[in-house]
Amino acid sequence: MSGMNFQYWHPEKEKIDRAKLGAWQLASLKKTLGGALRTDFYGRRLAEAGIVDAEDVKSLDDLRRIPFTTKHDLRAAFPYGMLAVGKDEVLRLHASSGTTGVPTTIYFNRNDIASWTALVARSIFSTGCDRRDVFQNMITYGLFTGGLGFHYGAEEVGMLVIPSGSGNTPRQFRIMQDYGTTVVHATPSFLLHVESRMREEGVRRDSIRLKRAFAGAEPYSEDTRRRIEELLHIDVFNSYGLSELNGPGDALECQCKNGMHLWEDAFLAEVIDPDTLEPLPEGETGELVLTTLCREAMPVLRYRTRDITAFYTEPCPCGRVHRRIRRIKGRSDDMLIVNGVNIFPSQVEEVVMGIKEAGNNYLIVVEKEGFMDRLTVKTEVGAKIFKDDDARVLNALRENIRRTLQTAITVNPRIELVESNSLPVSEGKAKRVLDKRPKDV
Ligand code: DLL
Repeated sequence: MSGMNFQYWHPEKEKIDRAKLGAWQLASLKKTLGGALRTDFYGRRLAEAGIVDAEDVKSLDDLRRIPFTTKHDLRAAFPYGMLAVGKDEVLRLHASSGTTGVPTTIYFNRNDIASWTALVARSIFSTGCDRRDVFQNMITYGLFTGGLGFHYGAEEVGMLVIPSGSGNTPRQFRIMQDYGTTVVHATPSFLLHVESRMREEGVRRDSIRLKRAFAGAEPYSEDTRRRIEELLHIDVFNSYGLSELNGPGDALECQCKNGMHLWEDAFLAEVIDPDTLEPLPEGETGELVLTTLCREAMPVLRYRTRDITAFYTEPCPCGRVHRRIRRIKGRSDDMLIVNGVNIFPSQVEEVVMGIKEAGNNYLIVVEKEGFMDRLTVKTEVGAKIFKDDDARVLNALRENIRRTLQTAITVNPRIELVESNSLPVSEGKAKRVLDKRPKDV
């Protein structure tokens, strides 16, 4: 068949009969439990729930007997408490961005890398890309999963991969022009930024061959998608994932661009009410909970993603049977995502409170500057420092807070020192975050 060579298509998995998928999920869940039971963390946690053998779970409904896992659990088990295989079998680790002290670390053995790669490749192909594409991966490499995750997946599809990484905008469009890039991967804010720089520098649209972009790692709205598509004359596909569950390739939109297929042969998905923790009926909006079905080095059971979404109830016209999730509406915790980097307000608090000249009150302000996010921390300082009116002392303090905070959260913040008692004091629960970014999701 012509065109066959260009395909990365596994209908036996992507169009699998739902009954067969259920049987596969149950068998895989048992295998996953077997692995989990070998870890220090789950060995204990599952025993408390009366599960001491994989066969204690008899049907997919029994999933509800398994306790949830949280980010806190992952940190508490740091570094190796969740490892289900010998360390000599582990090939790679990734760690979540912007965490103080204990990072959330994920380990992969050879099979895990292969299955993750296959999921990303499957996702990429479902958007209409194939091996004839030239792919520029404009996202952070390193401990962040976005870089290597997409890199391996795109190679698996057979695309020509340019590991450009993020940043250095003028160089990005030079690369696009030089190599004829047809697909890029970036955060939506970086895509907007690249586009505005291209206009500023007079780069002509017909000097680049871009057709598609994968955009994710941070929330954005349908309007933002449309805007990028119109400005750059490309198709933008929403891409969702979290490092605890591999990273990118958990769910991605297909050519229909109407919801992200969540690969159910790799993850068992539930949507729960974040308050009652009870599973919600199909199609209702709640928190996504995921269980890995084919991860060996580090199985994760009923992970509370904190991401708010819902399943589409109708099948996708593309024919893939894996259910689609809606654009992420928000989170059920206070995590902020600033230019793709995850930050908890508690991390900022830890740093500010650790600096003795800093006062008791602070305010985190997030806003848009151009198309990128800008993080400012307003910090109260003792009246004495202000009274001394010594610019050098204030500058040194500002720089100290900035540097310490940047080390902790990996984002470069702007620090504004303000006088004691000048920030709003709320009665009851303190409001530490002022997120001024437009919310039009
Ligand atoms: O952001 C993995 C990733 C890389 C996804 C590249 C897509 C592309 P983390 O740093 O662990 O992993 O952050 C995960 O980011 O729980 C969501 O809150 C948010 N997030 C990721 N993708 C989207 C998206 C990567 N498309 C956290 N829409 C998740 C909204 C997203 N939020």
